[in-house]
Amino acid sequence: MKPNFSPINIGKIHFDFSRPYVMGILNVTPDSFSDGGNFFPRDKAIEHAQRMREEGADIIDIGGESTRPGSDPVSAEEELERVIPVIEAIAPELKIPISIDTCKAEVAEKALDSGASMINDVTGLRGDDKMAALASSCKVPVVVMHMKGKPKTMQKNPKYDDMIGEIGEYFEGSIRIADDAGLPRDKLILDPGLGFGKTYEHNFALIRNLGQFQKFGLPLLVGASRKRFLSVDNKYPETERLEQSLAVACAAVENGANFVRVHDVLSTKKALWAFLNINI
Ligand code: 9MG
Repeated sequence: MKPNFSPINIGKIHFDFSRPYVMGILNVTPDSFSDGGNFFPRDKAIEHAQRMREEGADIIDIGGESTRPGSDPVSAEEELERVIPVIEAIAPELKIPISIDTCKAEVAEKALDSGASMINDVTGLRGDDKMAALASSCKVPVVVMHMKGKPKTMQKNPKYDDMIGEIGEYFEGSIRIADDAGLPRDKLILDPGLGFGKTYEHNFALIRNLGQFQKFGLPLLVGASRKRFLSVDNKYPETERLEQSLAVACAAVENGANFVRVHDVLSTKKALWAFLNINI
């Protein structure tokens, strides 16, 4: 089906939405590649980005601050130390756009200067009042994600009277913030934020009702990969959530997602290929 929104350019790449796109996750946090300690192997992050590109990722999303439920914020200095050397190392050769996953304008700005060409803001342009102006002056696309609360406490009994309506109002607010900063509406990608202040039931209801957000006439991004709500009664740890992640990626695309944000790029491409029967 032809989308009801314009194609966008991210970096040098044109996205015409004739197929769904796969955003590969590159977390550069101390717990992501390693021994669980403070040592962070930069080379492994670079290798991992290159592997995701070879597997067919359309975008690499790099983040230096964990937003998992219960996580504490980190300083801009810490985040910069984690992400900038990796962006500098991969940007010249990667050939696909890099998205910076941050809610701090200072981090986004340095990441854009170092070779990123898109911002993934889990606070929907509300975490830092300089973010929208930055995106506007740099003319880059922004993922505006819905989150209820803050990562530290967001999973403590989240409640909505009308979840779809409330998330829709939140998107309207983000669109207004962008507009006030001179950031064109067609630079926005909307994301309902699975797992960010949502129960198990909320997450599945969002996936089923994703199509209701198409009324904004903007691309939709969904990130379900390996998330806790896929653990099926807490039976499966993060390393055993691949099948659930693939099933939800296909369901999200069926219901209107234009981008899926995933850890397992090749498996997702294979699943989407079989599901849609198009060369993705
Ligand atoms: C950083 N991050 C973790 N989960 C995410 C999701 O579902 N969407 C976006 N945009 N970012 C996410």
